[in-house]
Amino acid sequence: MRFDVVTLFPDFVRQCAAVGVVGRAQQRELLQVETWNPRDYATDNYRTVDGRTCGGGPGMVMLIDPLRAALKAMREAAAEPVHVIYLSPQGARLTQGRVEALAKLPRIGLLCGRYEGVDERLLAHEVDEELSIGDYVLSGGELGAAVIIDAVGRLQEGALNDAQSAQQDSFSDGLLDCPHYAKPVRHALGDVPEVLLSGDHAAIRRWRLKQALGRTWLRRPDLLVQRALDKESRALLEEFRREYAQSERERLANDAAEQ
Ligand code: 4FV
Repeated sequence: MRFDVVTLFPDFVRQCAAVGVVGRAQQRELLQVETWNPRDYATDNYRTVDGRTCGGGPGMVMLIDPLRAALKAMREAAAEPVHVIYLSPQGARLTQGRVEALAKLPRIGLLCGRYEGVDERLLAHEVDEELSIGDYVLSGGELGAAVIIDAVGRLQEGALNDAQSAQQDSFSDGLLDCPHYAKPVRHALGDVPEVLLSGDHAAIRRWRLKQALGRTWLRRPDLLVQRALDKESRALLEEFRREYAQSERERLANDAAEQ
């Protein structure tokens, strides 16, 4: 997998992709990250890459030509076709499902805006997909690009060792992740749930699925709507809800007793 990032801050993007799993994947040539700075393609003496927004109003807009020249050089830099993504709040929300689809592509171009954004004509002619990492406004698309490089990069074959396998990821099965524990099994902050110390892998799998279902029901019920639950999952979620209702009743009774 090759990423080509068009950005005014190439060092920032390279640094984000140089650490941890993604950094190691680059060293092992499982993925490659190249950057293209539109300022290197500006033709005026001041290497101008932005201009006043037409129609007046605050803020600047990134100019067509420096970006177009950078994208042209990027496309010609390698044989594979490049799928160009523009990061912006106007894009579709990035999901694990979209990440898993992008991870199958040979090459992804990431166009990072700054200022108020990019001239719409450039987007119309050069961009294949617009993606958002969330409903908030950042000062640039670089963080979104770093998110995609990380989320897609770690899914490259061999990037994660078994222990880190993506199978157990949040959202990999559309549910939130279950709680995780490490030693010590006894601590002032509480003990590790007994089932996780039992060695009974079937019981551990059921416990983890029950916790994932329960957390998703409590914190992201919207995810449960999108997902058909099989018979076992429905039974485990029902068990979780019964136990949760019981623990809530006890909590409320204790609170009332303390009043
Ligand atoms: C953004 C987002 C984002 C908007 C104007 C960059 C900024 C500035 N990108 N998800 N949310 N981009 O806020 O991806 O140019």
